[in-house]
Amino acid sequence: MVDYVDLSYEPNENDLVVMYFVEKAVDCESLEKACEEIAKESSIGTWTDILTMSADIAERLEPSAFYIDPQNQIIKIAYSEELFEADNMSQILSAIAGNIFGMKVINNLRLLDITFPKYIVSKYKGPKFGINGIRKLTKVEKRPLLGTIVKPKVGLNEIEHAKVCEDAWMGGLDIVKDDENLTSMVFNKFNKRVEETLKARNRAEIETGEKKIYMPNITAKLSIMKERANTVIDNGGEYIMVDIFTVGISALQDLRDYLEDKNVVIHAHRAMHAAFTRNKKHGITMLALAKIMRLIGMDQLHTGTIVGKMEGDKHEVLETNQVITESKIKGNHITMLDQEWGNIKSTLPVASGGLSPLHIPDLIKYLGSDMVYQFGGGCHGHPNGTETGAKAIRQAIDAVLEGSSLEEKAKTSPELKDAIKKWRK
Ligand code: CAP
Ligand code: MG
Repeated sequence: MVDYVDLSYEPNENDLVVMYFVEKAVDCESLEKACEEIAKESSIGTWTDILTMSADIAERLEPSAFYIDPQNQIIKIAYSEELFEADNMSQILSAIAGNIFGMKVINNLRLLDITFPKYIVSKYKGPKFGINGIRKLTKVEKRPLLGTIVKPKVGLNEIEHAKVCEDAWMGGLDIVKDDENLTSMVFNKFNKRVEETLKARNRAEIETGEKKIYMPNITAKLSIMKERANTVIDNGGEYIMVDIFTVGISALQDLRDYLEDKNVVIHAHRAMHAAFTRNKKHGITMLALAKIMRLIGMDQLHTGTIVGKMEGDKHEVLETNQVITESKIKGNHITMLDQEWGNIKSTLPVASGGLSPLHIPDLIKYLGSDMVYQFGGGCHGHPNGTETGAKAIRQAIDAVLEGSSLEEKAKTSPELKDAIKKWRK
């Protein structure tokens, strides 16, 4: 009654299409059989035929595995949009990224990419600001936005935290963020930290004449996140940061709705992502997850550095950045599918992790300027501390944008010279 594999099927514009890497189990008779089981378990079927199935249900809802590439072990499945509650991303993932990862019929399964049909895209707000909106708010017109993360990750009290931020802003950085595991601690309470740090931010803006941004980490239960977002707004803040995978997809959707009529940029930290994105044979690509985060409406999203301390090769990072910044994607159908974004604004990619000023030439070469570059240890680890670390970062970006080498620039920039001395291998 139900044919899950139909190699003659041509997806229509209403289908949601998913591309998977599939390594079948040794005792599974064929890739086609594995493909059939994936299509079945992710939609209307189960391990055996059932008497409660009907021709009508099959006709309306059966997906079609329409592409099987044994050489690259890639399959594509087209799902009727009726299988999904369009504005419920949790349900969509429970279907196409749910039970199937655990089936014995496959050894490994990686969700490579998803093409969302127009009807589903239309149900999501997307980013409120977009790259242009962020540049307008931060008054940083062309160069990358430069930021740091307060280090140690946790441990400072509210006043010490605010001082580190003020030093970074005075040294020339645009943005300072909380680390992913700093929320409201016994030694550093969220409300007091936000109050003290935004006062420091106001002082730094007056001193430098530049717009300065603080990104407090509101990660918590949804009700608390809403309270914390209001605390940030009440203290004059314009950004919040959230650990998107530890708070969960439905909390993010609700938070984005809640912030719709508030002037707040959402910075998405992806802590925990590597538990399911890193394995090239199993899990979900950061590219697919980044698409979901753009749909839900993250304004800024960590996507990798290529050159820093975290895993993430050049090809993957560049394609991930492409799918969250461009309005129309023509995929190669090996690592990336097509995607029309309609009116969904762009998400600004963030490169962070193991970066120092010495990485800036490569960062600009590979990733360009429509980025946020963040330096944690690469700022506070400067031989003369945070403010000089921030100056070295600004000097390095100026050097690259002027077309001179870091060494050349260092001849007239002692802070950069000291950074080179410490970190040049
Ligand atoms: C960087 C960082 C970032 C990760 C994020 C950290 O600090 O604050 O959270 O790099 O990685 O805690 O490691 P450093 P990703 O600059 O001192 O390394 O963006 O890949 O998720
Ligand atoms: Mg961190």
